[in-house]
Amino acid sequence: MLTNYLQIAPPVLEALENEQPVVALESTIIAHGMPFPQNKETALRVEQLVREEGAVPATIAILGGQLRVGLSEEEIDYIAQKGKKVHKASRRDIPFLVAQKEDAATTVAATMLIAKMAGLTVFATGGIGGVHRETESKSMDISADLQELAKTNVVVVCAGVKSILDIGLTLEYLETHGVPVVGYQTNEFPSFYTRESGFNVDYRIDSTAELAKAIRMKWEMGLEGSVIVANPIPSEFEMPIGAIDQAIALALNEAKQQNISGKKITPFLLSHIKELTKGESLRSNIQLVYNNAKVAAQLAKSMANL
Ligand code: PSU
Ligand code: MN
Repeated sequence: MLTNYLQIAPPVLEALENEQPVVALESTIIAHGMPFPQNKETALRVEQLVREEGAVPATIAILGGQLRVGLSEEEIDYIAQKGKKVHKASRRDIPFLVAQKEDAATTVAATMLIAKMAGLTVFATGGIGGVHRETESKSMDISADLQELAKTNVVVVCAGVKSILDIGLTLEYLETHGVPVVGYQTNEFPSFYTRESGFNVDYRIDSTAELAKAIRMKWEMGLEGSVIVANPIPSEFEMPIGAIDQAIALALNEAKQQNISGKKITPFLLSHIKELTKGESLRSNIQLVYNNAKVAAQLAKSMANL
């Protein structure tokens, strides 16, 4: 039975029982996406921002083999300090990490899955995984996040896709699998560190109320899967496009030299980009996550009000 595996924290359970808004948050961004102590500060601040908007935060991870929905400050600190020493869990990893009573941070895919088990429908993160560059010729590296987006009914608020990935192919893949990509107050799909990517979104929506309505209709009609809410980084925190492009190119080259592949590639690129930009990219990363947490909380409220 599911309850043998799933543990929902009391404040989250209470919110769910009272149909109050809840926002799911992932933990790979904490353990594998940012260094300590900024990862811990960011994770706690994100939870605080969700509360300030009137929703309940639920950071998701696997601890001692339990699927956990809602962590304490001590548990967030534990994951933040252990960093890359905790597993990075996507869909395929969950049964084995549970059976082995392991600790793991959850990716977008795994977080969506566990959020759905708990009955949550809105999730905020930084950026989703996608189709890596040169996938068509070499690596076949397509994040499991994209398949999860195709089938699991949890809306993901993100700042788009980083250009460490192939943005165009990622959008093509999402189209093939029927995942709507909505620009929140934007016509252009954002590329994480910057507001632009050169690609348009499918639909532009300017309010969370309007967004909530369409999402509810989608699921009422039995159209399974996520909606990507692409929320651009606020312009004051954008990276200069030249600097970020150069850092990404250098980091990709370094990854190739060192033969980094599989689930190690995204964390490797992120920490290299941070070094190459002298911490600028981390500052942008933190701010865009805050911005996504706020919009996700507003969306969770709009959905609860329907
Ligand atoms: N993008 C970021 N930071 C991250 C990730 C993506 O800017 O931490 C993480 C997310 O958890 C995402 C995962 O789900 O990387 C995708 O990994 P992979 O490509 O191995 O599926
Ligand atoms: Mn991958």
